[in-house]
Amino acid sequence: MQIRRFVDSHTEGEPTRVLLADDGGFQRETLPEVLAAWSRGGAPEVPAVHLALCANPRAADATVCALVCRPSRPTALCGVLFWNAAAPLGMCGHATIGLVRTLAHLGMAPAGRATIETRVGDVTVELRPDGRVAFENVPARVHAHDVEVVLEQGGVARGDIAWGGNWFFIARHDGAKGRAMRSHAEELAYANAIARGIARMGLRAGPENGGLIDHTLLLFRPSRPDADARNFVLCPNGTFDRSPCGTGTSALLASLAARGELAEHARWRQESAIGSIFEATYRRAGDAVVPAVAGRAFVTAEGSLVADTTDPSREGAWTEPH
Ligand code: PYC
Repeated sequence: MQIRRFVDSHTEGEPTRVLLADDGGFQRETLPEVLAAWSRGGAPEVPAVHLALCANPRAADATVCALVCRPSRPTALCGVLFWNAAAPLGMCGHATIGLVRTLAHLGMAPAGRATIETRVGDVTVELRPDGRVAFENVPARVHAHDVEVVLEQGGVARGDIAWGGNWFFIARHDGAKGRAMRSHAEELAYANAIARGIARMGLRAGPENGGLIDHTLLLFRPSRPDADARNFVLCPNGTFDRSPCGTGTSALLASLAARGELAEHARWRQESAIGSIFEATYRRAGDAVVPAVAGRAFVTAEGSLVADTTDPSREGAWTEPH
């Protein structure tokens, strides 16, 4: 695989690094071919040199890589594999928006709606006339309601476990009597305590992505008058999502729909930890919902990767003895 060209963008504050082939186009391999090459024991595993492309010191901690592959079916625009510095993601909403904005920047924007293949299913994307990018996600659903996670500091966090392209534990502090988000450091510590509780209790979800509940979403009352709620999302690499999190918003829509708190096609405006916004709706599909999410992305850089074999941080962490 020749990963050489890259384009950086951010989606409502959350960075994406789109990885292209030597000639600036899609990888020659399809997504199923990449997944077949990068798997261990049936689970996808991204090689360390590629994980390092979205890790310090090459990138901001929160960066998600999006490897763009040749489509495996003629009806798809491309395939994409997402990962952060720790591991592959299932779907990634903010990076999907960043990818479409990047393709537009490169003069490769799809005309009208287009299908993108991800490792957890197809998504449909659209570049809107107002410059925003919208995507229709894989179906989202609730696995369990009101699950109690025992916290090491005492007490429990209660929440729903829901799928939105990744698995989320959704702890709610919203509504009229709910609390506002505290500092990023305080919410990061709290979300990490919940994630450790989930791991200690061995909680798993449904079959998608092996049932791994690797994202924690804290929901608060919004700080903006035009938002319905605010979230703080802890990602599996230990950072928090600066965007309102496309897969997290999707999982939340499934939870709101299951609880009868949001009608089909009604608009939901999700505020992020930094105050940016995604707009979302859903349609019903059997026991699941199909979320549609829209937001803005901005290209920030483009260039060529350099692989210096003498660089001790070539595989992410500093590897020289000290
Ligand atoms: O937007 O779905 C998302 C996402 C997942 C992890 C970071 N962003």
